[in-house]
Amino acid sequence: MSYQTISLAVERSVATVTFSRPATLNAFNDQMITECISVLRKCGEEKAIRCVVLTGSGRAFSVGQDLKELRTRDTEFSIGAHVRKGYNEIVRQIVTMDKPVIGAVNGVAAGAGCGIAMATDIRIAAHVATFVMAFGRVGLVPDSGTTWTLPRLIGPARAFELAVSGEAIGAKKAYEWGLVNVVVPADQMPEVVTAWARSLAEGPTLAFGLTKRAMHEGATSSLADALENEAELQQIAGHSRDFHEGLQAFVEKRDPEFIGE
Ligand code: T3D
Repeated sequence: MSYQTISLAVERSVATVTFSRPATLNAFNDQMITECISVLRKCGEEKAIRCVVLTGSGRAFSVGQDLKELRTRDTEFSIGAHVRKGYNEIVRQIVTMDKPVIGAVNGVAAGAGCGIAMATDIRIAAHVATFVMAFGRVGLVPDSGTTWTLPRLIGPARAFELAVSGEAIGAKKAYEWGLVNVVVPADQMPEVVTAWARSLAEGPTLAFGLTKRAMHEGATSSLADALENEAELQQIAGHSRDFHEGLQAFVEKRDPEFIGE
């Protein structure tokens, strides 16, 4: 399938998904929403893909909803349905994908663009990146999972402050607040992101997927449920070929060669 608003490149088990509407700072119109859902589904389904990188073309990651397209809607348009079918599905695809997803935040991430970045598992920000909870600026409420992700990442006080102030925070502050894992000079982004992605793609993908699930489920469960969940997931990981290889590599004093199964 060919995409007009997104590009997909797969190399050495790493899929790089690039939002490609640079003239609008990669704002999401309906076509980009549809293509994003489709490409994420494909990345999730293809076993050969073991790590996914989301990034933007030009000077932005994404500025969220295309406000110019939104302005053309007639009175019949349901914004709630649009969010449900669009951004909710994108965030669900990222969060439930059983492999690591890296947000390579190359520039501004605003509104739903910020939400999509926050839904990824590892966030690498260029030093020029900014994060803007732009929703309130146009009279909307935070969506794209930000009411779930942001308070967990930076605490409820800072999350609320960002949401109502619409303040843009830079990469340095985002790092200090725990919003991103690492900040790198913009010209070093490609090599740093590639190094992270390859390292994750060479990991025990099945165990990474289960780890992601356990962390998400653990965030809303009791300790007792989390302990039980860990035991169940360990039962699965403990029967994987990668666990067998990990043990073998340990006793042979060599690096494991995981196949992701
Ligand atoms: O229906 C639903 O599902 C509702 C869901 C909503 C979820 C949301 O995402 S709501 C929030 C939407 N996003 C925003 O409100 C951000 C709007 N953009 C900005 O505030 C600024 O562009 C930035 C602070 C992000 C960056 O500012 P700056 O000065 O670096 O760039 P700029 O000049 O404002 O933008 C450059 C171009 O991108 C410009 O186009 P032009 O004038 O050169 O033809 C601008 O209009 C365009 N652009 C930027 N943001 C959007 C956009 N075009 C459409 N939609 C945008 N969101």
